[in-house]
Amino acid sequence: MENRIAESELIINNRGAVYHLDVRPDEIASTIITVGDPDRVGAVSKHFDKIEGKFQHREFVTHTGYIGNKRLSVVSTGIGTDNIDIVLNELDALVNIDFQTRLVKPSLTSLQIIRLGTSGALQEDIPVDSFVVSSHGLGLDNLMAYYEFDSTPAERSLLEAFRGQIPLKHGGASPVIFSASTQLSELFKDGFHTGITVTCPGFYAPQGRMLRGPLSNPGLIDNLTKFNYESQRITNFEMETSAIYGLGRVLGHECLSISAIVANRIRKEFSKDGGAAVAALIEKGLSVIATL
Ligand code: R1P
Ligand code: URA
Repeated sequence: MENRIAESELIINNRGAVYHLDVRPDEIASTIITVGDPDRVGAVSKHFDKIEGKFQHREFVTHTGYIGNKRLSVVSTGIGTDNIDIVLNELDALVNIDFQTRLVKPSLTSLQIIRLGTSGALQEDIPVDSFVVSSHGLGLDNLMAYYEFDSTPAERSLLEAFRGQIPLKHGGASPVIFSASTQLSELFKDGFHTGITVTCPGFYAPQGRMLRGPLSNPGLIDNLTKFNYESQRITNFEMETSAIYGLGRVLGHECLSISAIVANRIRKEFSKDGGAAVAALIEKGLSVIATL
């Protein structure tokens, strides 16, 4: 049959569930919270009034349930943009591909995807234990190089400014930038810092941390902190946001990334209780997400 997606491309297991997530189409909600840490899934779903199902395969733990009448899923992604490639594509397949016919559905569903993660601040005035909403995800990884995507003129100008202001020594990283869902950003203003989030392909050298391996870009943190374009600044870095925003753009989903700041790289501080900061972010985030 024409345009049928083959068994090797969309892998469906014996349970009728998608390969990595081990979740069936009827087991996922259209509002989805992603978290990096699989243990954080329970920390979110303990606030649900009712849990409908729990699924796990590898680092991908999914709980689906309700807060009041609002159906929600929380999914762990593990660390990194390569895992986001898997999670976003499989979440999209669950709602937009018919698992019986293997055809893309004629009418597509746009998911609401909200990341509740942790992050390191790149500005002195963004303290540990505060929260940052990512206005943009600026990817220094290479995932989005494998997809065709459209950028807005505003994104192109921002990227040009970034390229002009921030030299990256090696040729590996070709930066990309994607803005957040405006619809979702509007709802997360009170009590949140906002700014550009840089998504890195690692935690150590790619975030300017040197333990023993020498850095190819020793000025990275300083350059990111000083970046400014039309009053927009880089607030933080982490390891998933640009891929969530980028694949959200490609697949037509509304995405927002919110982080609890656990490290301040300028003040050289780490949160004394990162778990409490994440718990506070979950409560604050859910109070809004439950109303979507
Ligand atoms: C690194 O420690 C991990 O923490 C951040 C980074 O993006 C990376 O995944 O987010 P999570 O706490 O959500 O995993
Ligand atoms: N997650 C990151 O990726 N970086 C940090 O500094 C803290 C959390």
